[in-house]
Amino acid sequence: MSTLQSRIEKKEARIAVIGLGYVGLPVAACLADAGFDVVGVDLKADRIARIQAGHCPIEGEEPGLAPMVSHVVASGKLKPTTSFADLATADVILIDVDTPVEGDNKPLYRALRGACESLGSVMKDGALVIVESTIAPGTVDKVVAPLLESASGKKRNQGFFLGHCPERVMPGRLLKNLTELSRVCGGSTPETAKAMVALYATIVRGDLDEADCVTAELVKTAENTYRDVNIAFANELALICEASGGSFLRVRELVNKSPGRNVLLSGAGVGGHCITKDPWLLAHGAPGLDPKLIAAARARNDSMPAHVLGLLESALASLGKGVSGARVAVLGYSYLEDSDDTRNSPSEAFIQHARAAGAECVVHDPWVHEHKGDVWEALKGADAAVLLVAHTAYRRLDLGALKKTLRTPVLVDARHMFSRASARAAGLVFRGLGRAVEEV
Ligand code: SAJ
Repeated sequence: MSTLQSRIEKKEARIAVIGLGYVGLPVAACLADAGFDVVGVDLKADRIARIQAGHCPIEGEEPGLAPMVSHVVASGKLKPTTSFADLATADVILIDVDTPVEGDNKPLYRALRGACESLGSVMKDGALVIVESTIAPGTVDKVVAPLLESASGKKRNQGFFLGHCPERVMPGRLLKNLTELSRVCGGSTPETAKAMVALYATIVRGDLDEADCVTAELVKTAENTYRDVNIAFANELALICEASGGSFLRVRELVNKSPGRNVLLSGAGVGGHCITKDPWLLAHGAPGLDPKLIAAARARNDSMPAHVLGLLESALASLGKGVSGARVAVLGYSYLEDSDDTRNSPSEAFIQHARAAGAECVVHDPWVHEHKGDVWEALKGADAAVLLVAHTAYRRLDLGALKKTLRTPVLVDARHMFSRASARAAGLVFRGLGRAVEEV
């Protein structure tokens, strides 16, 4: 491992990245840009073709990424390929494939298993395999290592070495997070962790902390579970504020003045594919444990779209109307403000609930391709405007014009964007998440 570490430090080590998605492509490009020869492998031939042509196939605005990809492909430092055979000469192989949980909230690791089997069959002696994908505690030891051993005929920590360095990327900030955030370098041996630090030090300015693999697995899944549980608390507090006559934002502001408190924001639900699945990966690390808190938090967050529908029903009922047959303008479809990423969007859950209740939904989102356009066209003649994503573009909505444009003057705000006073001044019937209903 010391030889490998010195070759890494001299940037002579050959790197391979399996999976050129929104995690793998940025890290492959950064390592190539730092001077390594990098082979990037992906099963999707069209994605490889686009990268070979110097294009970046990742949607959305990712500052700095496209020019970097173009540069390192043109210089030959990054070689995209669909052939796993090209991995045979790699000294360090990063695995960046998706690790979803299935309907039973457990991971099958289809892509991870496939990558390990293909890699194992060609892997060179002494290779270092680093899983960057988010995985349940124990996965390196119980899934990755045995697969690599059986496919390669080599023994872990003898014929090859293992690491887990979980990624901390976020859509819209892929390069920024990759280069600035700290990373846990979990190695199958202490020397392996040190070699991992040497590798990531060439592209990461944040802390690089040595650990073992299970610690790295626990850290990543725990940090996202922590966020999900805290969002769930904010959501449950908002429901209690509604029932008890409080204002969630005001209560949150005053609670957070107390040292060591940081109540997050209640909302229309939790989307994305990190926070929604990582809690289940953490729980998977202790199969015998009943993950009561994790499951309850997931259930609370997943219940929020239905709660927002309840706010809509309440507003329409105050005008003697029902959801059935109502035309509802849904403002926001991505899972996160000012993003085009729609994975696991709470808006989709809300729309399904609303349509099941007989509503006609018209969706608008300034960032999502199929829902762009003039927001006033979506609002025209609607019986309610329901704000589900706090896109900056919606902050400028003129509520007086909204009142004139809607057929029924109802505004439901699930992201704390508008004040009840301004909505009522505009003549709108208002329901705000975490706000008690104040009869007119
Ligand atoms: N959300 C709330 N209330 C909050 C915060 C978020 O309802 O107070 C909702 C959002 O609307 C969204 C979902 O939760 O639907 C997730 O939001 P997020 O801000 O956590 O964004 P993600 O999913 O991109 O989370 C990622 C995670 N980073 C990685 O997995 C590397 C997370 O750990 C980070 O905290 C987050 O980015 C971030 O803020 O950087």
